[in-house]
Amino acid sequence: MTPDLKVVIAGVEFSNPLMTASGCCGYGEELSEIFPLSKLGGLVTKSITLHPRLGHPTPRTAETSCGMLNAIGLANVGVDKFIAEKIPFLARQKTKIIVNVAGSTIKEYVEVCARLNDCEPIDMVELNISCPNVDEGGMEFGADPKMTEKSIRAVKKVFQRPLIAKLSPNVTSIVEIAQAAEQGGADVLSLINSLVGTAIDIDTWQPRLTNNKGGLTGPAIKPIALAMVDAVYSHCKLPIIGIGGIASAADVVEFMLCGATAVEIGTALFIQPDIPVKIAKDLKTYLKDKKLTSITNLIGKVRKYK
Ligand code: RRO
Repeated sequence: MTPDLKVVIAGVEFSNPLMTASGCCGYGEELSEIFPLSKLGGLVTKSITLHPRLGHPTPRTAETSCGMLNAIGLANVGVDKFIAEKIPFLARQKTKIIVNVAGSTIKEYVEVCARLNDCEPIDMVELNISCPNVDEGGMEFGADPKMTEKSIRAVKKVFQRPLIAKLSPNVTSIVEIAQAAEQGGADVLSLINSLVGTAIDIDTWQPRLTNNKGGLTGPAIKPIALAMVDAVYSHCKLPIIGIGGIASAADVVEFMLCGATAVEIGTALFIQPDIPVKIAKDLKTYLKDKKLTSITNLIGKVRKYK
């Protein structure tokens, strides 16, 4: 029998637990030329804000020895253009559509989400309260439990489908923020966003990003993300989407054993854009070898030492 990769999150059924991470495939158009997006459980868009943003000047990405730094600065087309020009394409894709939303104020988050509520093809919103690369909002919200709760509660009033809170690792206690998000009415948690980092050019003595610092992603952050998923799973009831350096079926299994119901694949897409297709195939082989009929049998099943 072929093992079942299906997972259900907040009442929404995903054909497999693999999604793209926000910012790593724009609005999906280019990725759809590489493989049918129906192979994904879900597609998460680049963050959308109320007004269009150009983001930071280049260079705004830099490679490091085991990861990538970015300071894109929330470049996006803005909610009106997103609805007019990107939603028609996304509506045709046979995968779940999750729109990542960012803002500088609670009012902005609410305005964007109220407009997205009227867009039927959108299955969920992922609230980005964890962007490390903007001066206002973003991480400022996600580092403060009260602001986290307040922003989620406000958005829940205008967005009627499931709401994911995307959490920052750049905090003293991610568990405290996760519990605040739960208290505010979040339906799902996704973690982690990137870790603040930098790199310096030793010839020019300048930072390798015009923003001077950025967010670190990729294999370097996987162990940190796993420990955070494990901690949040132990202290919150909400379903978790794991993010951080996922590049293989083994990585997905680790995240699910630590409590994730699904995962988002980010930096690995830049190296091999069709990696989700390979990971789905390898997951089936793994489950077959382990004589498991459903991938949900893995969730939270890590066998910890006493
Ligand atoms: O656009 C960015 O610079 C960015 C965002 Br919004 C985010 O949430 N995480 C990240 O690493 N970069």
